[in-house]
Amino acid sequence: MFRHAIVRQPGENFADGVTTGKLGTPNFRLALSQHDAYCKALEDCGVELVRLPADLALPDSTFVEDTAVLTSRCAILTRPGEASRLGEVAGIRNEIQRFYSVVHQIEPPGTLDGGDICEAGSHFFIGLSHRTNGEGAEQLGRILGAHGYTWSTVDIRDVPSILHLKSGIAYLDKNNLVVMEEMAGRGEFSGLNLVRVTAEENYACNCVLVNDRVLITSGFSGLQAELVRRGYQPLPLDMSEFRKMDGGLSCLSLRF
Ligand code: CIR
Repeated sequence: MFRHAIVRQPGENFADGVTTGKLGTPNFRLALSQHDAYCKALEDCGVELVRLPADLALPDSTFVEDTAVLTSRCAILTRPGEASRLGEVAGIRNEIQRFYSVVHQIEPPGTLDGGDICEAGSHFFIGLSHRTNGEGAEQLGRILGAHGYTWSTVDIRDVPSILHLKSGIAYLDKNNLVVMEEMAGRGEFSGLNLVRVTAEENYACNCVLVNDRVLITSGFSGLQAELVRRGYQPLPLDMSEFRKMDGGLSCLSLRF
């Protein structure tokens, strides 16, 4: 059960963030209204929001998920793998310390983005990506292990269509893992019930179970119908402007 979430409003220079830029420049007004709808959806799921103001010095800072890994036993502040995003962690530290007495930190030369960390019950999948390196993964693994969690790595550096591990997988509950077709055969996921997503719907893999609902990007009817068939209640949200900045649904909040 999530009771809280931290979000940060996008700034008007949000389009200056890092992106592979294949989908054009985002419209700031539309991004703001999509962010508002996202916040309302979280509240409708019973979550109390900590709303942080836009930070114009850090255009990617609306993607708060990359700055921390929040578990029920401890918090870990990350060290983002993109140099322009390193400063975002300082802006979230105080908020996290208000809620957590045990706060760890990923240290150099480790790099780690929260988007690469997928919590699946008491196990954590840690993506090795162009943002999260082996040292960052090891540090996080040691911290998680000390708190009684298990962990394993999933190397996604040879999956060019995704930025982060959670761009391609999402753990729901009851052993159910949403997974992009390209990664469905990975041995790392054997033992889980796979909800396979076709290549055309890859972007929809980044969905989030928040209490009774699954936040999902609108426009992906295949996954939406499959979730309903499996007893979930999807809550579709328009993410077009965040997608232009390579962002997904999960990265707009830190849920705990
Ligand atoms: C970046 O490239 O770092 C941002 N423009 C997007 C980050 C998206 N984060 C996520 O999916 N966890």
